[in-house]
Amino acid sequence: MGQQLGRRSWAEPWKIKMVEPIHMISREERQKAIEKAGFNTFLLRSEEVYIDLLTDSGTSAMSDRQWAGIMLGDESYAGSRNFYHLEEAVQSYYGYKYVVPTHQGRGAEHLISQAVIKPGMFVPGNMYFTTTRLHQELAGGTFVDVIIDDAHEPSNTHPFKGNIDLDKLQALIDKVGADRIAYVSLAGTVNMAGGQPVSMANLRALRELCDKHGIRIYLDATRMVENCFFIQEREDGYADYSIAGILKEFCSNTDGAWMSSKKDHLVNIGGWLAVNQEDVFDLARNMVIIYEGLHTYGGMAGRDMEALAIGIAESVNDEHVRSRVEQVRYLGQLLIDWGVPLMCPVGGHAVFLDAKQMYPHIPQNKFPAQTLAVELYLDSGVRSMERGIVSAGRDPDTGDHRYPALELTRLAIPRRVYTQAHMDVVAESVKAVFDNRESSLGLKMVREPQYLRFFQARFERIQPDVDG
Ligand code: P61
Repeated sequence: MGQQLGRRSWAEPWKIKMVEPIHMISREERQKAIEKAGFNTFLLRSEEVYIDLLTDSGTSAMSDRQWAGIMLGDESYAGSRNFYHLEEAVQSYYGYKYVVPTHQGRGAEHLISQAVIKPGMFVPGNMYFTTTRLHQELAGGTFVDVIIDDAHEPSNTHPFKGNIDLDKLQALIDKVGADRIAYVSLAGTVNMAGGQPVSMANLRALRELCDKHGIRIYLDATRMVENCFFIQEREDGYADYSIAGILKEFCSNTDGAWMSSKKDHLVNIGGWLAVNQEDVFDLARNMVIIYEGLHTYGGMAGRDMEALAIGIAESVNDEHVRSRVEQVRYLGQLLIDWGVPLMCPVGGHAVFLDAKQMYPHIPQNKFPAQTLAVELYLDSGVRSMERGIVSAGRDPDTGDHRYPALELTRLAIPRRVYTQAHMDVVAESVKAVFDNRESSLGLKMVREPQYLRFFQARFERIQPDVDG
């Protein structure tokens, strides 16, 4: 990275103590594997993958301290000491009063949605996330996208593309009334927008507007430390703040948060819901025992909670966050230099390739981003994920495909797992696929599950003589 930018390089603030061998199978084997998987990268077996950039969720490397914590697991059914460590860590780093553990993020999304959304209510947010929106809909709510328009334009380099458009929010309040707004669903480094951050100034203005109307703000804190890095880097007045300081200040402007600890917290499983209102806490703590487990483990083993508590402290280390985000940027910059179209600026957790621009000849209902994920896998065994029309699913009222403005293929980088050489290999493969882009024709969907279809859908290649 340093060389690219004409400055001295930095290195990761860790060294490798244990390795896991990986291997690239042959092109013929990859061809067979992707056909067997219905041209869906979620349906590949991991041993068929070389460099796995499907997700940064639960795929990070734990530290020696976290592994030591695993040995300190207190597996008591009730009142495990590890839960109290976790509770203290959430209270001290995020500042919320009450903590409910869950097995992962969607467990917490389920609890908050059921606790505070009543049928017929609206949930405005800064772009949808698949599981978040589904839980909001299953609770009877309607999600309304109130992110700024810039977020929907891949080449737009706005520094805080995750910001909420307050005029859009005000228009919704005027239309439906503040009492029909369940809460504002605010995400840090917006996943579907390419890992784009929200500024502190935007949050403060949002807080003011919400206070005027008595509306709560709940935060998806899943990748909040990366959001804090961008505030430190880009927002006036924050250059001398620590990530931990920014995180605390940001959360203090919200009423609670849900968390998939499989991202920022550097663990393979875990999550939580944390709120400041006693009534919401009481309800969530009561419901967690139906769906997850007792309120002092919520679906996690004691050892998992210990590793998670340690991971929270590690996640706010400034050097760690910088090296994590800069590695993502290193990959993005290589591709930008080679003219590959992607979501700008490069976000916190992943490089999102712009499949719409890469494949202008493939219409969106022939799944350009899914096609790109397939081509990349075939070229090098690199696994990525579709984030476009397949992920957006169908409108629950009309049953039609939703056509999102963004048609992206995500290369998500696990934390502390891959080296710069892996990034070079990935970049070269993307370039090879880009150079050969005219030969791709798209896919058709031949199996479509009802919920979150992208996980299990199956596709076939478009045959020009048969499918036109
Ligand atoms: C991911 F394809 N993310 O990015 P859970 N909020 C946010 C997330 O990113 C998130 C959750 C809540 C995943 C896993 C995944 O459409 C998909 O711990 C901002 O996964 O339950 C998860 O947290 C949910 C992949 C989820 C997907 C949904 O790879």
